[in-house]
Amino acid sequence: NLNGYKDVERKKVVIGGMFSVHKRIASTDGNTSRVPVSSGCEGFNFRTFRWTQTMLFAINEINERNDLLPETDLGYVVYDSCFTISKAVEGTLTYLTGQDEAVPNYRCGSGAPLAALVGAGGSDLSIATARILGLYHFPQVSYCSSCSALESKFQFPTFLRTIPNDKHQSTAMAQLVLHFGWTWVGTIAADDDYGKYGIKDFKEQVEEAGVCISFSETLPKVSSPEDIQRIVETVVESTAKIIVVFSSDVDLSPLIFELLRHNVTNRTWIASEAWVTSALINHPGVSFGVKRADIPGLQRHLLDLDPYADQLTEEFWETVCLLSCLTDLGNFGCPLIYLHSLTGLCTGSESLAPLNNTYSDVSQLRITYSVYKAVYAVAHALHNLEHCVNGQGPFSGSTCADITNFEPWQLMYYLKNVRFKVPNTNEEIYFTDGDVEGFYDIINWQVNSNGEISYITVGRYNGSAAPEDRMTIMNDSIVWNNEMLEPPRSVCSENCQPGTRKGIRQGEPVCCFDCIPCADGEISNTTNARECILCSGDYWSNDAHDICVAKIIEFLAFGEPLGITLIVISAFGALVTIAVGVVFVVNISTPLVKANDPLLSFSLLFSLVVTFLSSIVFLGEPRDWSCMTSQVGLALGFALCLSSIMGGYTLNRGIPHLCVYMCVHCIAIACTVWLIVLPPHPVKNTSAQNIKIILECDEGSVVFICCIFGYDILLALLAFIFAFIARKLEDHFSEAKCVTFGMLVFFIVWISFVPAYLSTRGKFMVAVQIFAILASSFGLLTCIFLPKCYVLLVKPERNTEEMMRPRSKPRDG
Ligand code: TCR
Repeated sequence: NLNGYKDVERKKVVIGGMFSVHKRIASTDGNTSRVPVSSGCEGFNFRTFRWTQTMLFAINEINERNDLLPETDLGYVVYDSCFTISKAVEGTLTYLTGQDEAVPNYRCGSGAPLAALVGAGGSDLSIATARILGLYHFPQVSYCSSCSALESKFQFPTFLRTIPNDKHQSTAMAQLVLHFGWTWVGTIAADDDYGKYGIKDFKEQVEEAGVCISFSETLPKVSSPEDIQRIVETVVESTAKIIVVFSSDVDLSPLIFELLRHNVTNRTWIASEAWVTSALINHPGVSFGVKRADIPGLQRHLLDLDPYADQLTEEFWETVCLLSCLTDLGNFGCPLIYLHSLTGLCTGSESLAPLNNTYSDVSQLRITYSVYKAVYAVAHALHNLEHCVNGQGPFSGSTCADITNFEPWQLMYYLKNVRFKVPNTNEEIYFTDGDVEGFYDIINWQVNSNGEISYITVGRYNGSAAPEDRMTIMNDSIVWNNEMLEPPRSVCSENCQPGTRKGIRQGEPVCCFDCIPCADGEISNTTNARECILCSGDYWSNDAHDICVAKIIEFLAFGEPLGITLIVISAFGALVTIAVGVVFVVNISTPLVKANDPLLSFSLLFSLVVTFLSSIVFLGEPRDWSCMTSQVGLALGFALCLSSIMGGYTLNRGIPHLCVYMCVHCIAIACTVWLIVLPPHPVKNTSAQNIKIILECDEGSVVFICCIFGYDILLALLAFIFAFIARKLEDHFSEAKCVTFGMLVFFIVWISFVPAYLSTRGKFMVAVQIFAILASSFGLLTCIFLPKCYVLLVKPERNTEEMMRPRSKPRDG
């Protein structure tokens, strides 16, 4: 198989390759009575077979070149690791020992020195092989083992790779999740080092940023329908719309098929690189991909395959053949009679050109390109080793190594320090601690109208750039797995709007919470507030509970309808009283006016004017002066009024004035003391009603006000009793009866005032109070003065001495 491999002078070096061409090892029958044999493999994988062919292609290309290893031919030996650690270990041992018997595959150019191993596929396989190869300082260049655990040079001293370390990818995924504001994601990892380390790094980073993991599942390595079923249930039950996957397609496909069977299609997959270009699912998702490149000539090489070259190519041919028969896809001649037999389906002379499957698809060469680079890295290292100038060599005594007979550690030295440009792409490759740069494409799978999947690069991630410019992403070019062109939302609980606060749910992740409305008087003005803030003193929450608004200030204003009405009524009352006074003055000399002590009548009228007017002072915004005058005016007014009424019945003329004077004097002194010691003053009452500040008068001292009005009540009772007793002493105008009646009205008004007053709030309390004052004053005014005015104005003829006399029966018949 080697080109230009004719003369004896040409030097030969063999490179090992390890690929998982099969998907698993065949199960054994468990019979222990026979000589055990290495288990066979099954499940031919077209994709990895393409990688294998790429290695051969690269080796051919290098052998044909005159500038790279011009005097040396590269040979190869390829092992199939069957996706299994034991097979990979077996291959490594075979490679190191040269014991061919266990080699199921092919080898060319035996006898030549073994240079390095290109492989071994998945990370778990590489970890196993790297431990063995490390023992012998044997270089290994991996094209697809990306696990971050392999970065430890202490454990894996001779391991290098041309695929970026997964720690970059985990960071990139975390950034992507944060970029779209997803705080509720599920994760699925393969049950190998790749999946476990990748997801672990991802989780650490997103959790630090406050993202919560809804579920975290591990895919079974060995097919297990129960496990798959369990994972499907978890995925279906979870409310997370975003699922982050770290797994290769081989491990993931059983789950995907099961999910599709359950019609779970409304999830968005964020896939790690290993899944990217395998068309498993036909709805949009986002994935990462390592550098892609075109490799000219590769497709021709792939299609020029010689079916009889070796076992693997034969198996490939048969598999393609069978598949195209079964699905009637291919243009392979496929006689129906062969349908049921596996061998002999095809003749081997068919053309692969019309073949259209993963094997021949060279549009997304990513890992393939990585294989290509790995082979070139080894070739360049060998080239440098070969072209070492003696005396200037890197080894002790400035010696060089001999390409026909070198030690593995010597090649390792060159591999570590290799620096070259990949043909065509001109990408510069060098290893820093065995790793290459963390560069990824962000790929969006889009489904076009024919149902075909296309892979569109929508962004880049460069792990070696400054943190803020690592990721560039074109949000608008992404097609999401929903009808809207917007990224899906994936949160456990929607944000708490202003006016509510977050309430934790016991035993659930922090991203899941309830939004609890703020209590009255408390607000929150940010989204996702943890606490509500209490509004201070004069402020109260608005209806939406998102701002504190100044409380409404309440008092009974002059200008409002109720205020105006009250003013009009009391002014009217005062005017009527004055008018009555005028009528009395005009008729001062008439018997009716003289019958009672006119002075008492005038003091009574004056006191009524005072009470009428004092009611006006209750209105308006309370001030120091108004608080003082309103209560005192009222108390004094009533005291004068009631004592005047009472005075009218005191037996002896002459005493009444003294009596009135004494009564008023007492209360005047009490009021003065009150005003000096504990004066009433305006206060803001914020406790009565939450949303209002009531401006009112604080009476200063309850004791004082009780005493003063208690005194008024006492006077009222005395006045009533006197009038009641005197009502029998009939006079022409039933004066005493009228007064009794007036006093009754007075009591009724004030008794009903108490419950009315206590059951109202704010400005209506004031209104009730004013009503009571007006009603009682009008009651007295009408009952005492209306009959008299009637006589004075309407029936002046009755106003005679004669009529004034009591209507008692004449004593002397
Ligand atoms: N690293 C994975 C295996 C893997 C893979 C792939 C397998 C990668 N990319 C593509 C199949 C197809 C990346 C590992 O195990 O390290």
